[in-house]
Amino acid sequence: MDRLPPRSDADALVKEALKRLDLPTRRLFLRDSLTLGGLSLLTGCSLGDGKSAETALQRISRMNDRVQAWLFDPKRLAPTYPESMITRPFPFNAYYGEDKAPRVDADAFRLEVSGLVSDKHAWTLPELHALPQTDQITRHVCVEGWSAIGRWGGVPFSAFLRRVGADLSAKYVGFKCADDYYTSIDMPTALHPQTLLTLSHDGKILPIRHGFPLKLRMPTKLGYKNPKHIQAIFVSNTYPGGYWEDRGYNWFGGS
Ligand SMILES: Nc1nc2c(c(=O)[nH]1)N[C@H]1C(S)=C(S)[C@@H](COP(=O)(O)O)O[C@H]1N2
Ligand SMILES: [Mo]
Repeated sequence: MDRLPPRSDADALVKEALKRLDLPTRRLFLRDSLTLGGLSLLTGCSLGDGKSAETALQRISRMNDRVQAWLFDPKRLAPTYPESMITRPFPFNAYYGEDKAPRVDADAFRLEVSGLVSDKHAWTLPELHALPQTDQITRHVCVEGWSAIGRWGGVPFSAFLRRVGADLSAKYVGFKCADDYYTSIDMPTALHPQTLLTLSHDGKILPIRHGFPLKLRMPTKLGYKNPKHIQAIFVSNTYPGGYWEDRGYNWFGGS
């Protein structure tokens, strides 16, 4: 225990660790009151210096992801809303201003599919539009403190994954976007009935600001997990991370 930091640093570290947990997991730890010794035991880190503290915090985040994944019910549906509750205009958000949203050429567009899939052919937009479509009115929740209700239409992602012969026992589905954005999700969420490979917003072709030509819409996940301007999809067992996730947001990102 001689390598543990002084009391004030210790309290700050425990507080920081608790911040990285979502509510149900945090409650679990607070019930037994998380101490620095406990944190050290949980993460297997000695916590004597800044580097091991950072490693401990990263391990806490990954532990949180596993608890969230374990709590996720693949059959429980997110709420849907009546047409009268749709938010218009629908807010824009990205890591840049609206005028910087990437302009993707519809005719040249090809959706790349790679990794643990049997059919790696690249999809044109007409091919994607020819697949059976559905739509849903759900709430988008952004961690920056706003939410909005919208209608999105497209191809159920589980049908798409089956169509390309994806290994449905793989851990991750990753996305690369036409801007520098990227993210990845767990397979149970990819297969959730409300996860939609989205081609339309509010009954019209997906506008540039909301991710033309293609976005993934998941009412079970926070806004930053919903990639816009998708260019490539891959199935993998190697953790792919994400733009905000690599900057400290929780990877699971359930809403
Ligand atoms: N390609 C791309 N996708 C992205 C983002 C981004 O910056 N680039 N931002 C994310 C965040 S934080 C939010 S809240 C939503 C916003 O989507 P909207 O503009 O359709 O409201 O997009 C998500 N997907
Ligand atoms: Mo967001």
